[in-house]
Amino acid sequence: MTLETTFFNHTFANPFMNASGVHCMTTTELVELEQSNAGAFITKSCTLNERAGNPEPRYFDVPLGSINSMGLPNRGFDYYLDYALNYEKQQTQPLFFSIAGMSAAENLEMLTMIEKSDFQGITELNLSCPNVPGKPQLAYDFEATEDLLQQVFARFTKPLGIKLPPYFDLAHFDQMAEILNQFPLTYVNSINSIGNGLYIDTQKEAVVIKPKEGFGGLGGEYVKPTALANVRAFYTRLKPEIKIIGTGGIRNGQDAFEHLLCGATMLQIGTELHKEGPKIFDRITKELEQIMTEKGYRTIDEFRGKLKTI
Ligand code: RRO
Repeated sequence: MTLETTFFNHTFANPFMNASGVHCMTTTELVELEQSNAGAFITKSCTLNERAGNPEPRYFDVPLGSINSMGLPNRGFDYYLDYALNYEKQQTQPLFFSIAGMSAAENLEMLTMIEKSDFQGITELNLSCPNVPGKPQLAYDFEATEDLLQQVFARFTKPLGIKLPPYFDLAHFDQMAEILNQFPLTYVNSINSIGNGLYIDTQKEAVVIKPKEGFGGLGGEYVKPTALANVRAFYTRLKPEIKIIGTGGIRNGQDAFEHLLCGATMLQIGTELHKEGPKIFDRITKELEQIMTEKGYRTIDEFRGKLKTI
């Protein structure tokens, strides 16, 4: 019995990763992920220049998940590229590198720098940050997304995936899949947080995070059914060369199993990693193995994508 997962010509020990943004802002946190039982890991989405992000409190754990409006705090592109190039001197396992420029021009500038560098890993272009005041999520603008991807693939030849926000309408799955199928994407990562929820502390009669009058991205248990729907919708619409990374509401082995059944190849954990720390990867790999043993599966490939309808 094995959790081994082949993705981008590499076999990872298991499909689990952190979701970008959680436990990956500093090199200290990244080294903790290196040393954990995560199959792979990804850096915090970065901009060209360092950003302080939104005022605190900006992340809040709630009983059914989390709400955040971090506002893209990060140490800047060079910090993560230096880390990545150093990492690659010691490791052969591919690293995932997330970028989230504040404009198309900034994204293209970072991609050009990655293209010219020695970086051998996989780049994730985040088209779905819900928390920068005044900046709508790019991937809700279908024309702008197609236009950006055309410009990206005119200059970028290394492996590239994109991080998408959740969609809520079958027509939107169809439209977005038609756009994405035109491009040589390595993967699509669904979903980013459900944007702009509002959590209220009833006793205080107040919001729980400071930015944007309390509005923020939802993660955790709240979002699993939406995440599963997005994974399934893209798995059944995208060409088979485009793999799916499933993110959203993965807290235990059963959640992971469901994402795999919907067609995900790798699995990312955000809210629950924030709650438990990197030791979650020990627990969740054991839980997934146990479910597979009970069901008589020896490999993930035996059930990946095989969700039944009735
Ligand atoms: O930093 C954030 O506020 C943030 C980002 Br870039 C993102 O993609 N998703 C999210 O929930 N928060």
